[in-house]
Amino acid sequence: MELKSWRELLSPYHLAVDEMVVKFNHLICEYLEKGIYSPILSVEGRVKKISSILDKVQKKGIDLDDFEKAVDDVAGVRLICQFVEDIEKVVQILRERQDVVIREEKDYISQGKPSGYRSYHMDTDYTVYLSDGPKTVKVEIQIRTLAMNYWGTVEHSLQYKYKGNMPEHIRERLLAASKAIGTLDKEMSSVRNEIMDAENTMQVKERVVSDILTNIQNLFGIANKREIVKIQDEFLKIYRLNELSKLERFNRELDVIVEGYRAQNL
Ligand code: 0O2
Repeated sequence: MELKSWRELLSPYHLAVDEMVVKFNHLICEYLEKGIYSPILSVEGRVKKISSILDKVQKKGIDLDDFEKAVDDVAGVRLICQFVEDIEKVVQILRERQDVVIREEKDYISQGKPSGYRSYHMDTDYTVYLSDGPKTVKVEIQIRTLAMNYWGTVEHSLQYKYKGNMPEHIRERLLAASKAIGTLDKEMSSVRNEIMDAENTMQVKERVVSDILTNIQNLFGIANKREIVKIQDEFLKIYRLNELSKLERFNRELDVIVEGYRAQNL
């Protein structure tokens, strides 16, 4: 394979990763806007480095020209969740999508790898549209909790450092850390409802405050200055009370005031 063709070869993988990252980030935003808890906390994507592709091809003992057939994770997308329970939800979301065709699922959550690695993998096919037509590429989607991701990232760096010869005592510590992370995820799950409630309240509050500020902004130009100052002072007074229901009521009243001024100015 000529080295100069790498950029061209990897271009559809870059597009696939970019598109998927946009789509999943958009999903997160939609949840936030609707005030619904998002099972996806964040999205990461990467295209495998050429040196890593060469390493994998060598490890698998295949011809470099066959890398697209043999390497499943040239394009990789990682979906990070807050809780283990969210992983199943994300898997369901992916199963229902038509733009992502699942070839294989690997559940390293219920049964972690001997190293201690835990994650849910979906080997998928994804079609991108290029100047010379559509191309279907493989994308590996990894779904895991924040804690699992922390462990995986650290262990990956150590694997790289020791090049497959990790000292036994480090291997043991990592296994112990993986068990601790399993316990941490379980503990966090036991307060999941509390955390979800708190986060939802925060999101709703942010939305209401943003609506109020937009309403006040809209009053400029249609209401008199003294009235706007009065409304602003009232808002700050209610904001300091830190009671969502009062903020929501104030926002509803403000909607009516703005509508009234608009009608007057027609
Ligand atoms: P990198 O550098 O992250 O790209 P295969 O993909 O066929 O070689 P396998 O085991 O069939 O191997 O696929 P699997 O299990 O889906 O693993 C693919 C990717 O998962 C790996 O890609 C890693 O990113 C991650 N992974 C799997 N096992 C471990 C593990 O024990 N520790 C860590 N930290 N990550 C793991 P690469 O190409 O190996 O690595």
